[in-house]
Amino acid sequence: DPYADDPSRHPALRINSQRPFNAEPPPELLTENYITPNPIFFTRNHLPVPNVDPDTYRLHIVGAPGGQSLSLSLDDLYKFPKHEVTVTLQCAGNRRAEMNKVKAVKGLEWRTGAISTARWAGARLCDVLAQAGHRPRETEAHVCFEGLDSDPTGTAYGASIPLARALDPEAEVLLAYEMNGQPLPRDHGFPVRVVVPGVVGARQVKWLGRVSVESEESHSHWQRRDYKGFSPSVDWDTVDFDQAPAIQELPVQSAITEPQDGATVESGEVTIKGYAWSGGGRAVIRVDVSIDGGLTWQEAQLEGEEQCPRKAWAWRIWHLTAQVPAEQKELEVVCKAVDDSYNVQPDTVAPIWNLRGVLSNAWHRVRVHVVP
Ligand code: MTE
Ligand code: MO
Repeated sequence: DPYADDPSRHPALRINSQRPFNAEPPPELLTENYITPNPIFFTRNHLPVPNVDPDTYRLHIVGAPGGQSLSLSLDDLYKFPKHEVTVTLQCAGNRRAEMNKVKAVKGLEWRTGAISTARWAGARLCDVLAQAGHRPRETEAHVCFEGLDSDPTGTAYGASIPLARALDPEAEVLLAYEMNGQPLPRDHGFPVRVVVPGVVGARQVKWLGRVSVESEESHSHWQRRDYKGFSPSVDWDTVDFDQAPAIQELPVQSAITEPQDGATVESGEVTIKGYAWSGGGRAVIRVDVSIDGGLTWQEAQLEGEEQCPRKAWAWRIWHLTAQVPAEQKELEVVCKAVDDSYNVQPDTVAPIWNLRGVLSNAWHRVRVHVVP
């Protein structure tokens, strides 16, 4: 059993798949803290968790022509300036379960918890690439990452991001060795993972083994044959993965974490809570909440500090206390966020349905019963 050596996990996690291990925190825990505690940070593994010996670990950086290839130990990596940044990671499949209700999709049934936030620390990828002789290029180029996890044929998890993002110090791409002040937990990539602020989880390669700069995107299955969006009209007979770009930055997203769907609340006042985030460093500027299915709206209060313009890498937790009319027996609570490019979420799922169930960011709706 290749999974026999997987680490133990927190019992509060809601498991979507045991082997490979995929799990999300329940909604009430997800937004309890702005920073997600490591043990309940959502976990998305495609393969068994490798058991990497930190003493013999080497990160291979393929050098530029005329540059120098590097084989970095952990101590070598610690010598680069240590950079810290708070980043929200979201899987492209977050909220897939809602898309699956419209029409069956292929993929794990994530609810609203395939998203979490941590304070990451490590070396900036731009500093490491510079040491290997990499400079901005006129022609298209990509930084390819390979994990130390592999399938039975020996194929490793892999992904890539554009070189321009990797070399931009303002993009704050990290080779992270710390998560919330601790060494990375095994499930989250010990000893080193990539953190790409504002970008889909799939590019943030864990158990990082190799970094190279190529003229093409990674040839990995997960770069070329997965994690792409399509029209609702495309099915498994007609899909052409070469026709769609790989997902990088994600669209604006929000969800309600309290109350939960099917819950019972008392009439009078109801407190509604949730999260909101947008990709590409776009800040969430507003969250609108409705308790009547979208007929009328109120603005939620955003918690936490505002972030740097164009570098809003982390989510906002939000809340709203609303008056529940006495005669009301049921509420349909809805939320939708707006980012600083005035991007909004679509109101329903059907028009954004796609066969892989990715990019599921319609208005989030929960129904609750009211008791007097
Ligand atoms: N890196 C490796 N090596 N193997 C993987 O299976 N999964 C990716 C990414 N990096 C994955 C990986 C996906 S799809 C996501 S959403 C994030 O890791 C999840 O990171 P987390 O498990 O730390 O939340
Ligand atoms: Mo993912």
